Amino acid sequence: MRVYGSSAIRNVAFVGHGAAGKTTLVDALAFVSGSSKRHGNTQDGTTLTDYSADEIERKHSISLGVGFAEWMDAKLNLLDAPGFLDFLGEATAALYSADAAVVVLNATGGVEVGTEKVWEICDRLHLPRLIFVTQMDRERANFDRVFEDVKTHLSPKVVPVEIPVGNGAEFHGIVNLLTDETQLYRKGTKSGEFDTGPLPDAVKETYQKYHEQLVEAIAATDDALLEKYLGGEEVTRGEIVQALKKGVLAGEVVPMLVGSSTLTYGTRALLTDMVELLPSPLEAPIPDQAGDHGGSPLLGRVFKTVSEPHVGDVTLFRLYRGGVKNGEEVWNHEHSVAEKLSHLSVQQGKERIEVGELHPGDIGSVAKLKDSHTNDTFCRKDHAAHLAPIPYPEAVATSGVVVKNRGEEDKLAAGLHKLHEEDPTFHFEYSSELHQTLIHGMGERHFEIILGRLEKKFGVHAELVRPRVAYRETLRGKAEGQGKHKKQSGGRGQYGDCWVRLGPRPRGAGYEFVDNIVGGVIPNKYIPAVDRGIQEAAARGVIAGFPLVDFQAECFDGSYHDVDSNEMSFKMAGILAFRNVSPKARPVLLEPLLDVTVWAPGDILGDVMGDLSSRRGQILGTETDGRLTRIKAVVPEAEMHKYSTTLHSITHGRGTFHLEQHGYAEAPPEVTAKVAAEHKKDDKDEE
Ligand SMILES: Nc1nc2c(ncn2[C@@H]2O[C@H](COP(=O)(O)OP(=O)(O)OP(=O)(O)O)[C@@H](O)[C@H]2O)c(=O)[nH]1
Ligand SMILES: [Mg+2]
Repeated sequence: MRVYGSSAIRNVAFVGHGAAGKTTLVDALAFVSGSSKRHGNTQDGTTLTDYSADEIERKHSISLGVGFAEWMDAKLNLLDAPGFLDFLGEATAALYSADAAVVVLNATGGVEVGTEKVWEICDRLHLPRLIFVTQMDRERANFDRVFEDVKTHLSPKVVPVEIPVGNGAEFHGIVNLLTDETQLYRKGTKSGEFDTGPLPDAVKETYQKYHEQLVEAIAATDDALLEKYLGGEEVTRGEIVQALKKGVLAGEVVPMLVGSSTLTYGTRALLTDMVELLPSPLEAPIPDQAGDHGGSPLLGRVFKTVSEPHVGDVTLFRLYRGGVKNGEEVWNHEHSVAEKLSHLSVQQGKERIEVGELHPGDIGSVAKLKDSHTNDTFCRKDHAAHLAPIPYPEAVATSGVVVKNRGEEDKLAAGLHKLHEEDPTFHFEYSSELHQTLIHGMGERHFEIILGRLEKKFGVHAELVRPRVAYRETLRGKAEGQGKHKKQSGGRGQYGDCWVRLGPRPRGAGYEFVDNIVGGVIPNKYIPAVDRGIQEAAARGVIAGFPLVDFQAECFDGSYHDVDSNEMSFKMAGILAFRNVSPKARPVLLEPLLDVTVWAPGDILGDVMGDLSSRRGQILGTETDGRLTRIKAVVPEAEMHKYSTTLHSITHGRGTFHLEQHGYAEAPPEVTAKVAAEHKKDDKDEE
């Protein structure tokens, strides 16, 4: 494997909506360049970057894959990101570890939710980008429509630098507007080879239109060039490319290219454009850092850890400053550990190719490190530094998880911990209130993958269950009564007696104890014990075993015994008083509510709102937000189980949502009855 200097490296993330054709494109690019021996496809599970058993089985990408293409004396590191929003964390990692992006659009679909999501991240990073319109050979492919879609919904800066000759089954050529060259493809083209020919009459009109736009866009970046051009002077291809690159780097121009990965049409031009128009690491910014005062000779960041069969943990990292040599040590700042880079490699899909060294800006992999995880910084021990972490998206879905076989609980926790280290968008916790292990992530698709990995890698057989809901209880009425604890069986007795009044307080106001004892009928020193007894009993609830909140307890009378009274007895009296009085003070069940925001296309708004209403949701309003409509609603948490799956199917993957806690509200009687009945049953089961 050849060693590439920094200026010959391009780190490019391939991002876009699910099934746009990213993996197929990356595979074709690596193959056409000669860096990969096989032209694979997703249907057979033979692509370069979808190599895991899960990906082959499901026929879509799940995790970020890395390959490379050597082209024009440069090495293109290709980061293939999954498009489904459940795996947006992987796309985020790809974009934060690249210096440029190729945004892949399906010629039959155009701009979709997934495209917009990754575009936003590109904007945030000011990432130079190209757009590649793929699947041009498919029926109903339409280049002009995709272009208009991009122009109105993604960016007005888009400029075609290529146009197709023919759409769909007729697609057989590409006109390059930079060189005016027409590439004509013969049936059976294996590796992107083409003949050049004259501009076909059929595209002359489109050519005129787009050519003008391109010239204007380039001219806007370079006055001298424009003058030269308008003056009729010869402008070389080199000059145009240079000006265009300037525009791309500044974010002023987004060149749009076209092709088909299955037919390999347009792949050579894309390879060339990536080398010529996208920045090398030397032309790209270094992420924010703390601690090194700009002086660390080595800066790298781990952007993925994955455990591979037969190899163990493989760590993928991107260098930002300084190079590394095979076998040398680097310092992991976060875990204060020296890590030896044995068998330093680059990834070509699942294959690891050992290299002698990597230059600054390159992407590499290394197996079996001691204690390095995603987002850790590699530096030198005497120049410790910390690179800003990749901001992974927030978890949007929650599920309960239980083991199928008793005794695997410990293994479950260990496995989940390991999976969290591999995937920062996945979290878990044990809720002692709910007696349940909860997992948080990006959606049910994500959870299914997690369960599969638990089984395959850790031998834990687990299943998803409805997460328990943290109900609360409160009082709506006032009542009073006595609690008396008296035991006099030989020796010293126990005696505590109190009269208590219970009543409601406003939502969120909490618990309040009022001491209204006069004349010392209960000695001062025992009153806190009454309070404690009431609190202890309230924590166990009245209706369904959930903590009673937002109420007042007033202790206004009682009696004591000189010898037999003690704290214990008054605490018992408090407990008995609560148990006696609370059922009379109209206890009610409170259920947690969520603020739900959904973004969905306007044409299916009715379905989305209908579904929210059937979940006992209250729609607060709708508003246009770009090309989507934003719906705000308040929905009981208990009804939001598996919402991501439902929304995905209602909106065909075009809807997204966000949840936030909204506090508690009184549950309707049928819910209260159901929860109370479940509680009774659980109590019986425990006996
Ligand atoms: N006809 C045709 N089909 C294509 C082309 N590119 C991709 N496909 C098909 O489109 C489907 C999706 O392709 P992928 O490459 O897996 O898409 P992706 O963008 O990587 O999908 P995710 O990673 O799951 O987001 C597969 O069935 C491919 O065979 C193309 O250029 N022409
Ligand atoms: Mg893919």
